[in-house]
Amino acid sequence: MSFITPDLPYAYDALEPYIDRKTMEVHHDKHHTGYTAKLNAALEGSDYAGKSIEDLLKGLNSLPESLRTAVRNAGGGHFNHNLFWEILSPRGGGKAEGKLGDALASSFGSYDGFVKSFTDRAVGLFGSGWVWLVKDGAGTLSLEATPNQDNPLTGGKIPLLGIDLWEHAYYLKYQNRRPEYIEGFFHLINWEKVGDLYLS
Ligand code: MN3
Repeated sequence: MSFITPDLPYAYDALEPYIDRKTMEVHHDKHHTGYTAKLNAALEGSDYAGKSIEDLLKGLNSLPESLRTAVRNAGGGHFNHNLFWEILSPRGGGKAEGKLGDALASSFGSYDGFVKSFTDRAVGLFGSGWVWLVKDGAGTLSLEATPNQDNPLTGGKIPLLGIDLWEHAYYLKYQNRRPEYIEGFFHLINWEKVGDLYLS
């Protein structure tokens, strides 16, 4: 049983004007599909081929060294992009509501305080990587930045929301203007999905 790259849950141009069609085509069809293929190639014939991607990433540090780098990079890339497409929506934006909205306000002072903290981390991340809203085992929210395709699961946190800060995610439209991409991202967040992840 091997991993597949899920289809996008919306059309390639559905996130315009914030993320353009060409970026989505290359990002999903080339980058995401490439991570999935490399993950499958690495696991083929190994004892770990039947495991879920979540279990592989949670247990990354106990994998055999021959598999660890491939699972970290390609498996991380596979999982991170699966989540990324899900937490975006053409009908996204607005503010988090309900229990997640309350938790963000209590953790960051207010919803706007969360936006500012998240934006600052994302603007400040050096090189390629991700910035995440995560929860720990007690449900406490915090922000985490990871390099490359690393994922909070490996450190015992559960990712609820993440922004892809590799240049392939925004360079065609925004070039070096990463802050504008981050601002656009907030117009696309599927808070209903993020709220479901928070409560699950
Ligand atoms: Mn990407």
